[in-house]
Amino acid sequence: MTDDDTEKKGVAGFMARAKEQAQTASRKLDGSEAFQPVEHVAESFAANTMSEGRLFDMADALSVYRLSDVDVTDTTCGYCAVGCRFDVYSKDDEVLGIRPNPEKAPINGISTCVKGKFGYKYANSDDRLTEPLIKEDGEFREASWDEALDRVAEGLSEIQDEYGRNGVSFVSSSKTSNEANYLMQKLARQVFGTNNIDNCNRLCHSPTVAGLSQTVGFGAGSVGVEALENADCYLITGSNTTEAHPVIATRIKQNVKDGADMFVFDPRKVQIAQFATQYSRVQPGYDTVWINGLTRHIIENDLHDEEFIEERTVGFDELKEGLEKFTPEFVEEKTGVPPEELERAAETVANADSCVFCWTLGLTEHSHGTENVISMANLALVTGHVGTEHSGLAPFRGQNNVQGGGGDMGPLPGNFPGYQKVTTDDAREKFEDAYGVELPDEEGYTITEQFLAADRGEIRGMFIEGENVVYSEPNVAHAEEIVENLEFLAVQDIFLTDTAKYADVVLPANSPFETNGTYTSSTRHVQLVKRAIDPPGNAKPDWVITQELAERFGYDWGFRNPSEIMDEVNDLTPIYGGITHERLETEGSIPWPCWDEDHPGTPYLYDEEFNTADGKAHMIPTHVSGPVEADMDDEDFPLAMTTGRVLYQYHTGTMTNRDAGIRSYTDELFVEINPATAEELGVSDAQYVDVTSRKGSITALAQVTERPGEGVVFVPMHYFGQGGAANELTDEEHLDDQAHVPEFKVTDVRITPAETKPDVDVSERAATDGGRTD
Ligand SMILES: Nc1nc2c(c(=O)[nH]1)N[C@H]1C(S)=C(S)[C@@H](COP(=O)(O)OP(=O)(O)OC[C@H]3O[C@@H](n4cnc5c(=O)[nH]c(N)nc54)[C@H](O)[C@@H]3O)O[C@H]1N2
Ligand SMILES: Nc1nc2c(c(=O)[nH]1)N[C@H]1C(S)=C(S)[C@@H](COP(=O)(O)OP(=O)(O)OC[C@H]3O[C@@H](n4cnc5c(=O)[nH]c(N)nc54)[C@H](O)[C@@H]3O)O[C@H]1N2
Ligand code: SF4
Ligand SMILES: [Mo]
Repeated sequence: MTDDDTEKKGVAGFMARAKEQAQTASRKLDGSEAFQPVEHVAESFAANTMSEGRLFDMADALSVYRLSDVDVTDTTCGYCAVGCRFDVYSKDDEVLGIRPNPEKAPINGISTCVKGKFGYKYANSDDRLTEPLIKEDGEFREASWDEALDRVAEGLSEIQDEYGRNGVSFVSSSKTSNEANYLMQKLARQVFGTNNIDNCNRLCHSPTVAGLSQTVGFGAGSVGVEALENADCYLITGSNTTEAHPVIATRIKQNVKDGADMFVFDPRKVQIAQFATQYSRVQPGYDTVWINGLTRHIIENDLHDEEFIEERTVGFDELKEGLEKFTPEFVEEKTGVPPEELERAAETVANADSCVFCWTLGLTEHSHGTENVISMANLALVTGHVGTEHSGLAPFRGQNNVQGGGGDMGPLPGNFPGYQKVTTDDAREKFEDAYGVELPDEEGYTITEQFLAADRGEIRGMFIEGENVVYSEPNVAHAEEIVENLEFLAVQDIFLTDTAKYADVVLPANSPFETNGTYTSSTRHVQLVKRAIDPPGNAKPDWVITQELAERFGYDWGFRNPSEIMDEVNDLTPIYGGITHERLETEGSIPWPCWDEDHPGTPYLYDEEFNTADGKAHMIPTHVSGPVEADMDDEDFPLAMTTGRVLYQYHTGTMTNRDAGIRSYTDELFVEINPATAEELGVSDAQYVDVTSRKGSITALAQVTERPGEGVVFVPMHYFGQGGAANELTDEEHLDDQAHVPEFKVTDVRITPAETKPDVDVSERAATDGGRTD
């Protein structure tokens, strides 16, 4: 029997069991609830991921419909950047169910996670925006598209007339397609003449883009799923992989079970750490120290790849010199990682046949996030584990389309599409020729800077697409005040979010289930997104709204569909040169760079050359960096708070909170506290506590757990309304000096028993810990 057969047998077995349970349950109900019991059955044994066998047979669930009445559309998931594809079963405007179709799912095969598989109810929520809204005397009223778009055009033009072209700014959305993002940057640049455009990538992996651009060239991961499934070794840090990238985690865990090594460095013993060859607890905010310590150990013990360093890199001597102070003793003092753990990780990583270096926000969301990423690139380069199919750099990206829409398409203050710089004459001339206007040659403001500029009165009008800034920005009380004080705000979303409530005009967009286009995954795979259901009311695709707004200013772009927009992207963006919708329909997915129609795409980068002027990778020494706040040594705020995600929730909850099933797992803000710390504080499990920082105070349910170390607490970023939001505590001032990401991952706090209890309905609560089972 081949491996393949064994796998099929396992999967088939699992499917049979799932099907059996689903059938038993589905017989109890009929009509529109046909899926309900199936979901609950599946969910009850789903634990953390919906992997392999967690399929149920769609045919059973659909038995109440005539199959000819049901549409099946292959599309790409609208939650995270793993890039899972699946079939959507739908009827008219309703999503009936999701089923992975391995033939059309190169990244996930037959796996999805709980959000992808069950988190679709938001699309059919009664709360969806269906008509444009205009605010009059403080109240919204419905308006026609013409009136609403005229009002947006007028609002933004008046501000430009008075304050100049940089008096307005744009926030584009990584939730929307490549085509929609391409048009948003075109709108900002061609129509409004400003580079004040950015997106949530700023709050996320902007240090990854900045760090990798300087060291290896492309601001993206170098390897694909092949590596994630087959590497001999993984070094994972700052990534809660099982909760934030569940399908990738399943692949890695399987390979580790089959014998691969995995080293996890994280301040919290997150679930992936339980599978690790070695888990090292690190003090948050000191990642340059232990990473440089590893690199130093490797060089000191002659474990580095001399041939690779000689042939393919520059800067080794400077790096080596800069590493001197990162002795094992120093690493232990600053980060808590003992010398023997450092040694074991260094030796295994260096000696492995192949290794993938994986990271996420634990590395990036710091006032020195870019230095962290550069340190990681240096480490990988010293071991020579970059540029092969199974070895390389793997930042797991965030939003469904943050790689493509948030980066490749250029809705960034310094970049045209394809990372061509607005400050480079050649690039600017190319876009000036294409757009027929003179374009600004100075970089615009990043998101966080846009807010600070608005606070100073420099920016007076904003257009925010698909971003719920009043919860996702740092120090939200301040962000909210800024948004409220703008002279003009337009918001384009699928819900009337708390950000949209401050808008003068709200534009209703189509959800990922209602639009056509492409998303680009974390592994650089460009994949099709297809309309599976009719949109509610008069909601329109994001790209159509942008095109109609440009028309108000006399720009007739004339795109009839997203495929035509992609043709223009092909012409202007070399890395997307040959990626057309036609090819994607037949080939499934194409990883960029894909230079022309005959190019097959690039599953892994840097096979022969790095994407730098000299073709070499550049090692750059980094320094001892610590979090700004923790270095203040303030007795009033003795604990380090870190913020992040849980499996069942998505960011500000606009999508996941529409689902009672998902909500029942995570209806309330909680704070993880180590038992020793809890004892010191006199706090017990399930007690309400106040968490207070220099910026604000929130009330959360204490969850006493060994997951964080002593003195470190974790608060999920997802907002639950009652006790407050994590971002009432974070600060917007200490930004990474290169990428301008805020320090979301370390905030000084104190914890005290709560003075008052938040008003929470706990009747439906299934768990307070995000539904984890570890
Ligand atoms: N369920 C779910 N999945 C998601 C999302 C979601 O909202 N919900 N969002 C998506 C998006 S946009 C993104 S960007 C990704 C984010 O994916 P992750 O970055 O994996 O998510 P976070 O929860 O922010 O986890 C950060 C990890 O960093 C660790 N950490 C904290 N401080 C430090 C530190 O100083 N150093 C180190 N080395 N580690 C630290 C935390 O303990 C945690 O394990 O997830 C994506 N997937
Ligand atoms: N404390 C703390 N704060 C953080 C983080 C953290 O780790 N800690 N992480 C940061 C990171 S990595 C990120 S990515 C941000 C996320 O921050 P946001 O991007 O603000 O969070 P979302 O809730 O995903 O908001 C997306 C919005 O897009 C809307 N939307 C969904 N689909 C579509 C569509 O197709 N079209 C349109 N027009 N709108 C759509 C949704 O309704 C929602 O309002 O948060 C950041 N903030
Ligand atoms: S892992 Fe990400 S892309 Fe895959 S189903 Fe889950 S949310 Fe969607
Ligand atoms: Mo993100």
